Amino acid sequence: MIKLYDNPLSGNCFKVKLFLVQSKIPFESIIIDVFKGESRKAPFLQINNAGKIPAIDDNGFILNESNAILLYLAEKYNKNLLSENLDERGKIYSWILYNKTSVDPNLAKARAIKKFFPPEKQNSKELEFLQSEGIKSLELIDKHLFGNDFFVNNYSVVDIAMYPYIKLSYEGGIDIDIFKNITLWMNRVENTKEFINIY
Ligand SMILES: N[C@@H](CCC(=O)N[C@@H](CS)C(=O)NCC(=O)O)C(=O)O
Repeated sequence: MIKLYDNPLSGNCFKVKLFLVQSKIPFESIIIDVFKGESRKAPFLQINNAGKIPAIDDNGFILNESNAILLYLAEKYNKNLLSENLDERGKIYSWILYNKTSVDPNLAKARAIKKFFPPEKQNSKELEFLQSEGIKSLELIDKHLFGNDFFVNNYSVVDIAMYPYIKLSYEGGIDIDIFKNITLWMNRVENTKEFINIY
């Protein structure tokens, strides 16, 4: 059975969980307490020497990086969440990389600062920068979703990759309600079969 090194507060872990649940793949969740530094010491460092979750152990094959895990799992277990059409797959790769270069780094970090850092460690200049860069990516996405139900034609790994930190962006002090097309898209994602809530 697949083991998922997991934490309930992690949006990156949620992506993998959502994929596994919606694909009806049984898995064992192994909770790593990142707040106690468990990801950064033995024995977890043998799973991912970068000291980060999520990671999966798929019958001895170990993989980290949430979006790489989604692509691998889709290729292996649920091609419905990856298009059969090469051009569409190209778009999926493009958006899934955009997610990790322009969306998550800003939205997830802003959330982490506001939600988890003690007030004396919250750098307001850094927070403002992350919020404004995050908003730029949300503006671009909101325009893209005008007239598109999902990122690339049908529901895919990109929608799964994009969902958690966009959904949680309010925890980083970003008003997501002003993005009407994103709000409609989040509703569509939440209405897909076997959807689970983050928390
Ligand atoms: N690019 C990585 C980011 C992973 C990441 O930042 N994980 C966080 C939890 S969401 C973590 O393990 N933090 C603990 C730490 O850095 O010590 C991915 O997408 O999987």
